[in-house]
Amino acid sequence: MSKIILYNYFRSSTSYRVRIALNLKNIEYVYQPVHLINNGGEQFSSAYQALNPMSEVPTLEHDGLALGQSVAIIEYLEEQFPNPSLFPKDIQKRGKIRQFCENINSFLHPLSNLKVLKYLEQTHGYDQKQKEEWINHWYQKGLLASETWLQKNMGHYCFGDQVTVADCFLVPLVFTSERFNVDLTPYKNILNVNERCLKLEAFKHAHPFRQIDTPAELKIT
Ligand SMILES: N[C@@H](CCC(=O)N[C@@H](CS)C(=O)NCC(=O)O)C(=O)O
Repeated sequence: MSKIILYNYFRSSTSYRVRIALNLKNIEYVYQPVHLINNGGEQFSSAYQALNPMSEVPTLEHDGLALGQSVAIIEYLEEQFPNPSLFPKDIQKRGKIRQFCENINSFLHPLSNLKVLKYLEQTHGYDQKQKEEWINHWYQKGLLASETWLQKNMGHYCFGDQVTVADCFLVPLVFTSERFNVDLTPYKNILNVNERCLKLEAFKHAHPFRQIDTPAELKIT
């Protein structure tokens, strides 16, 4: 198999999604850190922009292909390395799982993205507390929908007793919510599934605090 390189950042939730998917599929990869803060943000270097014109992580490199966007990357991995699959065979279930992931990917995540928070800070003078209020406001709406979907569909994991791509999206969402002090107490299903996922090796190894670029003061064993 040709080498797979994942350009990513320990704390990036979109990178975290892809790391989980790679681990669940037992795919070996080279971890290439891209520091989003140091040196003005390494994502803005011309070498990195040549790989990812959005100047974002993650980017996956494989067989001459450089692919950005975590959803596209995970679907690519699913098609290149179908076993074990992260998407159930049942078409309606797959539809519901994609709906679940898309709510996190296209609604929730962009509202807490670094460049959006930087804009709020630099253009509108937001301090940390105001940024957290902003995130909390929007996250409550998306989390409530996620909780409702889990109520109807969950088993041991998000959609039944098999881990699916939905779990790859949920766990990083919880990590980011906790990072920004979002109140998660109303979302018992989310918290329960998250806790169960975090017991699995694939999720443990992908955790932001266990990566090679995790700062020493945040590292966990
Ligand atoms: N939709 C993209 C979003 C990627 C993204 O926003 N990544 C963030 C980190 S989680 C980033 O690189 N931000 C850099 C910046 O805002 O300057 C994906 O799913 O891959």
